[in-house]
Amino acid sequence: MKSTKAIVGAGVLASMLMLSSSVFAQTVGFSQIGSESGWRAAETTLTQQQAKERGIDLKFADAQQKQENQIKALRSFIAQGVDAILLAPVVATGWDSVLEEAKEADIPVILLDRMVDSSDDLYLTAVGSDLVHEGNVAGQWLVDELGGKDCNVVELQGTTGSSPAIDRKNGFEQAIKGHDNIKLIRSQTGDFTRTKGKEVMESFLKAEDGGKNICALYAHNDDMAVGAIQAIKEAGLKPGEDILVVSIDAVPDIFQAMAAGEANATVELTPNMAGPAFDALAAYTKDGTMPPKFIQTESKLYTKDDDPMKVYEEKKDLGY
Ligand code: GZL
Repeated sequence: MKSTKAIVGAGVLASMLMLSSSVFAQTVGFSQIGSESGWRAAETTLTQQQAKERGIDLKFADAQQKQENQIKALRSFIAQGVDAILLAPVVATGWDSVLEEAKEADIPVILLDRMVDSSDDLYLTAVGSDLVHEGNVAGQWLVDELGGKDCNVVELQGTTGSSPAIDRKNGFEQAIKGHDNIKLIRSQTGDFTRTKGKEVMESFLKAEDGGKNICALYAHNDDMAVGAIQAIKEAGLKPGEDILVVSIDAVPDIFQAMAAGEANATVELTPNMAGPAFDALAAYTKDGTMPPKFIQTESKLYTKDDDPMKVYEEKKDLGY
């Protein structure tokens, strides 16, 4: 009797689990910025993996860095009647009307890795790092590394108008404020890409006596730093020594550069924003649990003292 009961019990449990997962098996629209950096590629890979593991039908739209393409994608998701939308907003402004449309259609929106200036009643939650803190950690590393030594710094900013470009700049400037030995002498967008990072660094080097007048580079992401490292080497200088290199993301390639002595520090940004996002969505769908408006991911500093090749091996197959 007992074994029969056990079998019936297991069958009931299995069907309950099936029901529960099918109840939450949803169609989610994901408007991704593009594939401007290794970090962005990893975020896309991990989001697709997370959706698959959770039985979520993910409709993916790559905006090629254009806000108008993201807005078009959101309107298409709304017309299709998706259950929820993930949005990594390329810039911070210009989202009010399309977010209002999603709200009117009763479709929850979750922001990934960047913020919008819209009112927070227009999105369910935002998953991301404290971008000001990231800039602060990078700036504080440089202050500590210099120990009072005079240093002219150049800055490669992220995409103009994006929340990481605005906040990482502010955070870095907060950290170096009051340290008169550190001067930010040039700052320009490299649009988060290796190509543009290299190009802009080449212009900085030309403008600053072949780079002799530059002591450090702060790049808002590792991809621009990797491009800039190439430019520094082509100018006959040693990145990581003649010009210190500090950046953000902690992608595998920056650890290879660190192991070669060509980069000095990076601040980690997890590419797994979708995990916390889908968890919040499942709780909200199940019983209306309202998540906090901001789900913060951690920011860890890595330097060449952290066994960079070991970290590279841990990260190299994560989809960057
Ligand atoms: C930051 C994220 C940034 C990454 C870049 O949260 O939006 O966008 O740091 C990416 O690599 O382009």
